[in-house]
Amino acid sequence: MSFLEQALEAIRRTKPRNVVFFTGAGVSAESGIPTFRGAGGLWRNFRAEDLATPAAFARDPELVLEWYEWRRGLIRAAEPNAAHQAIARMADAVVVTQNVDGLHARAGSRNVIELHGNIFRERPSGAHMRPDVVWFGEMPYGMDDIFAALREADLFVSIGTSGAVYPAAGFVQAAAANGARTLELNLVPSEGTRWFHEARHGRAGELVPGWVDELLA
Ligand code: BV8
Repeated sequence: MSFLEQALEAIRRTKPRNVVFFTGAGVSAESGIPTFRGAGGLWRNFRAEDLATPAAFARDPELVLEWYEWRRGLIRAAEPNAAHQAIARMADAVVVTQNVDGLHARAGSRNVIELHGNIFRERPSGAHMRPDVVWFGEMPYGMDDIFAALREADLFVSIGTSGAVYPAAGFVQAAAANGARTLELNLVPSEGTRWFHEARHGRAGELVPGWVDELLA
């Protein structure tokens, strides 16, 4: 075994102290919630980018509110899956999620940062109440806490995200710049897969429990 391989092996064997999970729609796919960019991610032939914007809401608030109500119905009928439950077994980990479905908290994760908000919260917007989620062009939530976690992280694990949306898609680079090891667990290589030290591809419901077992062994 080369010196580099020995070093990597040694790093793998050291138990990480500060784990940051970063999740996207793919972690909830096996709970029956459609992802944004995969098959079934459309609603009445609209793309999320067409509806998750202040302009779409200003233009047709009823249409946007109907889309969110349709998604709430899917989420109410959904249960956290084996990936959410495995993540929750790492009680001290920080979970930074792009998802608005609340499934990490329902699975028992305690340190969850919902950087794109939560579909079951509402806030006023002009004459209408609107979902308290972050639309395109709006400031994501919890950025200070997220970057504090990325500074402390010694392991950054990205699960079920296409790496298509910023600033979230840049978190892996911030983690790596702070010395964290980075791992992608995704169905297919994401748009940012080149930023990861290691990548494993498959369904989160199978990959994540096995990986957590390995880590906690
Ligand atoms: C901001 C919440 C300024 C609402 C969402 C050009 C360059 C860089 C940036 C920009 C640019 N032009 C515009 C921007 C900014 C823009 C952006 O990034 N646009 C993109 C399209 C280019 N970003 C913004 O506007 C953000 N705000 O920039 O404000 C600012 C910035 C910094 C500081 C201050 C101010 C706000 C973006 C938030 C938008 N809101 N959602 C809602 O849910 O309704 S976005 C939505 O899509 C998600 O929240 C998520 O963030 C994003 C990506 O979705 P994913 O979760 O990754 O899902 P996706 O379907 O794409 O992928 C699923 C993955 O899972 C796939 O890889 C698939 O293979 C995998 N998978 C599927 N099944 C499984 C699986 N993996 C494992 N197991 C399975 N079973």
